[in-house]
Amino acid sequence: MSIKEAYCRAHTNIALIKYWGKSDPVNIVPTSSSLSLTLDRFYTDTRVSFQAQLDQDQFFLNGQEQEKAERDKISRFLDHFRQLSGVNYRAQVSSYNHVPTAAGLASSASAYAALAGACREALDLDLTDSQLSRFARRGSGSATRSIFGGFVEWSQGSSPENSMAIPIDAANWDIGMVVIAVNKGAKKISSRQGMAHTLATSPFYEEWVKQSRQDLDEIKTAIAQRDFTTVGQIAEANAMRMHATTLAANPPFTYFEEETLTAIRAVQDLRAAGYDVYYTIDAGPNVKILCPASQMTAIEEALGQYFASEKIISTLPGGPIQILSE
Ligand code: 2P0
Repeated sequence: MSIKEAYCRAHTNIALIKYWGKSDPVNIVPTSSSLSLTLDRFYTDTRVSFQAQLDQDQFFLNGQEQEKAERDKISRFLDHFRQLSGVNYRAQVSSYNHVPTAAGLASSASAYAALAGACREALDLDLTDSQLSRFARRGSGSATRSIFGGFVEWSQGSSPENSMAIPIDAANWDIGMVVIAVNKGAKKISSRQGMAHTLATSPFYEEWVKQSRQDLDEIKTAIAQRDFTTVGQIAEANAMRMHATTLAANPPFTYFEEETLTAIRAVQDLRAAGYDVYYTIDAGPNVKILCPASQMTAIEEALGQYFASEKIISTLPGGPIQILSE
């Protein structure tokens, strides 16, 4: 057969224990393990088609053909699958990101997880989901976790071969996330640059790694016990410790903007008013609030005192990668 194709969906994820630095930047092996929640509302649909007659890879994003730099990144990613399968055809890749424009969330996690899932299906590769997550990792670290739904640990491993995602059982738990989209513009310092600069120059970095290991152990216990308050407290503290490393970098920097602080204050106010809300913040100004799903509507309403309603987007936990028919 001269065409091998497949269509796959993957959801984004938000880390509660952050990935912030690489011990092996070439193979994307992290300095510590991380843990995330996959989200239902934000996802990428990707079709890949390996074709004998193509003489180079092609990459379309939201219907637009992408420039050479983007195409080259995709080609290097596809090479891992070509090598494993022995299929040397070039491919056409077409991706659509389904992230509300106001959300301002990065999509590399869902993008590389969807492409990895499509490649496994198209090339008929015999890989478990955890094994597949090692390939997703080569595109972007956070994509490792987007292979699975719900709570997911990315176990750092000791080498590129065993750095992979593991699902964490937390079925039937009343959990949701409310995103406050402070700013949807592109950030000035990418996560990749930010984490490398922090690792190289921040005197807090080593402490961050040490503390993060403890946070991971504790949050896993709290998840197993369905102890929402402890999960929220650990996630909030872990995010702030990550951001503290950037303030101590040389030169220092921060992803926070004025409205990030307003959102933090809003969460603190809501908590004082009795809501079960805890925030986390990634390499950007937006604030994500972990809360019981049953309180999401009331929380959205209460946040209306601080932010315009189009900046507030709620979501339930999302599922694993899924093969789409059409
Ligand atoms: C995370 N972030 O755990 C952390 C928290 C941002 C802050 O994973 O260089 O885009 O492609 O592996 O995956 C964003 O980093 O970085 C990220 P690369 P990626 O979600």
